Amino acid sequence: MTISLDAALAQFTEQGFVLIKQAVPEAIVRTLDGAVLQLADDRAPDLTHSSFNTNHALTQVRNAANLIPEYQLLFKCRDLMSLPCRILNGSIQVLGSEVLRRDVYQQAHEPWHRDSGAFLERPYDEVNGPLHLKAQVFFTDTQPKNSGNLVLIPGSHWWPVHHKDGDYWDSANDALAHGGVPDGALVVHAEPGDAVIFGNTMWHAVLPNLTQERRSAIIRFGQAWLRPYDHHCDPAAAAGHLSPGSRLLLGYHPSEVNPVDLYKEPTTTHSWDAQ
Ligand SMILES: O=C(O)CCC(=O)C(=O)O
Repeated sequence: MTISLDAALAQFTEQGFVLIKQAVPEAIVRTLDGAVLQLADDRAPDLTHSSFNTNHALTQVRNAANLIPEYQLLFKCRDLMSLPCRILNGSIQVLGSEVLRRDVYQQAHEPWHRDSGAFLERPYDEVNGPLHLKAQVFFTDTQPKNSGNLVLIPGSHWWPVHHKDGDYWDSANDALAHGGVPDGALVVHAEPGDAVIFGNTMWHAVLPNLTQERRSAIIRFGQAWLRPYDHHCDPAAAAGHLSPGSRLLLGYHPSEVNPVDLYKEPTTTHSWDAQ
């Protein structure tokens, strides 16, 4: 990382996001991107989970760490993992692993939204960080405008619910369809390997894509202490390619682990910070 973790944490608290340049080494981006393309060739068109956006230009693969052996390479990337780990005070688990392909599309790829619905729309907690946190890793170039760029509004993670009304978002979405963004919004111009970290109360959207297919991964993080006592499915259902560290991150803890311990200690053995 080009800035210290302390400085990145301070930026995250104030502005709600951090863009990490070259968070993932080029070789890992190439390997993972190749695996995604291969999977899409093998499995299309049933890759997008039916609960996801119905935008036909989007392929969104859910449970990607279980489906794609190369996905867990992301968990080894110190520059990617250390900031989310720090923001969540070392108590980190992976709640979701996704890969996305966003095809050329003349309309906005995603309207303005916050993640995860009304129950997670609570005042931002500076001490404990957000309840949900996302790392978006780019595999392709989004430096040109209207290349399916992620857009976000720095500082909007502090906004209370209904800070802006429906009319505001309706007109913001109308503008978005033509590449327009509200005052104060930031258009992310990412290179392959760059990552953006932001929490669930950040307002964000995705611009039209007039250039080339945009591919990326999302890791959805949560506080590790928010785990079930019991597994609702057999941990053996985890794919055989997952390392012990990846299994723990994904919540497949061994049955010998006392579930109460999951609420006390950071459950990952990693300290990305120290690597
Ligand atoms: O693909 C992106 O850049 C953002 C995706 C998004 O808006 C979401 O997952 O909530």
